[in-house]
Amino acid sequence: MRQKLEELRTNALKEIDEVSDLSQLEALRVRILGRKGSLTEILRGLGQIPLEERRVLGQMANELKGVLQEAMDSKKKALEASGKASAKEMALDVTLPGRRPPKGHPHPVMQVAEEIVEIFAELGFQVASGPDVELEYYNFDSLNTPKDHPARDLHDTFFVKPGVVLRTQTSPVQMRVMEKTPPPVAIVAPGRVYRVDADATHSPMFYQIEGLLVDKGVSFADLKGTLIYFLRRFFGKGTKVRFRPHYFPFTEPSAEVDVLWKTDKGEKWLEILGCGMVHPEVFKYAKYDYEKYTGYAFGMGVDRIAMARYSINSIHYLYENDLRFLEQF
Ligand code: 2U9
Repeated sequence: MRQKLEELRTNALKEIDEVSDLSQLEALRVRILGRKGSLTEILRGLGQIPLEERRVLGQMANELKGVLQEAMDSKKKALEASGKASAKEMALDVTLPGRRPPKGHPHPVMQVAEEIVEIFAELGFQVASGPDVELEYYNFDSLNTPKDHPARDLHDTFFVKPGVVLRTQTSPVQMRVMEKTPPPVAIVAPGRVYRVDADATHSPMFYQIEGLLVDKGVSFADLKGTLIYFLRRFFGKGTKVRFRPHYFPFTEPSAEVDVLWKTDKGEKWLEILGCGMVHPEVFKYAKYDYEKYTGYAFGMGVDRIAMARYSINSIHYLYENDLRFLEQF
């Protein structure tokens, strides 16, 4: 009898320890402490035993009952705390309202890019794209950018290997389109570009949209008219626009374009884009007849435009992916 009690103690404690949910624990309790349980049977059998021994064994059995009861109680608490409720408790309540997943939206830079592309698409421009990892030939040589141009320096351009760069502008897209398509062409090329540059207004990766239109008789007046139309569509009807002469290797003449920007501190001219008439040398690379055709090109940093529109003072907010920032758009 004594041995039986010892065995029961060892086995029961082990089983209590191994139980993994509340229903198993209840089944175990019934099997040991229930009306027909193994310990109950032992207690009942005590009646057959001589009085001397009965007292000692009875005490042992009762003590064991207490120990097991306590072990089961604390196991029950632990299971309830760890959330391993019985199958019944875990059952799906189909009457509860569903959990609504948080709704995302396009990134502010993408929202602005889509808006810009949409305006040019309405004017008849096609959307073109190309690789981010680009041949130096398409990024620089074919765009009339000489070998000793500062942009080709290691400090300005990410070189992947000799002759291969991360594109510093989306212009190679237009060059590749011209190679494959005879004029007329009218395309916009949105996409990521890369430069070795990082401060409040520069990020090593940013987002550009460039445009190119080539046809017979295209003039600087067409360029001005198109860009002023675009800027007033984007920034509002009365927006004041100014063109300043500039230099780019791939366009001649070239200009930078500013809009008069109103802030709570007053007005200031904000540089928004660059543009010009496609350089005849660039047409030569594309095998376009520069006696017959002329064209204009323009380029803008979408990040900078988004920053102006939403009064964001550091470009890095746009690329840190902090939801507290992004959820405002
Ligand atoms: C071809 C021919 C000409 C693309 C052009 C600009 C002017 C320009 C900058 C604006 C701000 C880049 O993001 S930025 O730093 N771009 O000012 N880009 S004209 O000219 C081309 C492109 C392709 C075949």
